[in-house]
Amino acid sequence: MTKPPLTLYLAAPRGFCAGVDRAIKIVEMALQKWGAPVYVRHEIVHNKYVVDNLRDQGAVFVETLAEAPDDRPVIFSAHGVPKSVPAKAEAREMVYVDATCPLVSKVHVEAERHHAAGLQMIMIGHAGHPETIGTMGQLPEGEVLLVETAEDVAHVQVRDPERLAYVTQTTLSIDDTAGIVAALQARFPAIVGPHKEDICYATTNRQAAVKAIAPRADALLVVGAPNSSNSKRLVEVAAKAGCSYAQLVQRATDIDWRALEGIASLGITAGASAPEVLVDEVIAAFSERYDVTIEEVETAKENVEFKVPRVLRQPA
Ligand code: 0CH
Ligand code: SF4
Repeated sequence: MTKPPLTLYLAAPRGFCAGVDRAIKIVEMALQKWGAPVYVRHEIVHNKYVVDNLRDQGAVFVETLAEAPDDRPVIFSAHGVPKSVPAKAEAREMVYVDATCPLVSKVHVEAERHHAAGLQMIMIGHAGHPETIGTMGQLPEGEVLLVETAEDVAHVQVRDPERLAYVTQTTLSIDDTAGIVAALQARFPAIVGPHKEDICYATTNRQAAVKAIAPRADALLVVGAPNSSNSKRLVEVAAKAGCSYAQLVQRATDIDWRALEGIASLGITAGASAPEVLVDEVIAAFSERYDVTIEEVETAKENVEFKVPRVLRQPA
């Protein structure tokens, strides 16, 4: 039986960013240096395949520091942690390595700097997300106000509208965030902030690549986890860019073949925490059913790399 033709538009850049790459390396190097078990507070990045793989190598994933023993090294995830977490690790004299992405740490420093200058902080982010918890947790409880939507801006109660600053989560939708920043600036003209927002280069580039392929694809799949903020944003960006079927898949077994019946073109991308091997798996699944032509659509080149912390570059 002849297979129907299918054009696959592969977004580039896609998948691992420099912060994810560094965070995974930190766990692997910690296992090499100290042996198993090494504890990791929260999923190092939001991807089950990555987490399972590291667990097989001897990493133990816990949600709170209290679950880790005093005498084993602990690593903090790429999303960042409130100040209280390293403080508790120090109080317990634990060995810890912070795998917070340097671009998240930069936002932490911004928040602290504005607070030290006497400005009240507003964070644009998603409630309950570990990065939001970590960034808000750089300042004392109640010092950072959270806004999730442009509608929230109308209701936020500030101390002094003349003395305000904002920061954002790094993995938000560029377009939605622009709307929230505009609402903040309209209500509080004196508000201080970053040049645009704190959305990182990887989030920006992955959303731009999706915008380039979504309008020409009958459907688009984002390889990524349901708890991955940046991956979920890629699905929304695809839908907003005019793709009538945009779906998150963790791996090939998640593909809803019935929903894809009759398509002639498909866009594929991957969130910043999704390994390329899962993209390959998805492509292979399509190649079994279709006569596939792959077209990579590259909208940016990336050459960002972050060093691992010095403690891991030194021998045990
Ligand atoms: O997109 P989120 O923040 O949910 O996290 P992820 O999927 O683990 O991707 C890595 C980003 C980490 C912090 O920016
Ligand atoms: Fe860092 Fe951006 Fe990757 Fe988050 S998505 S880990 S901020 S590079």
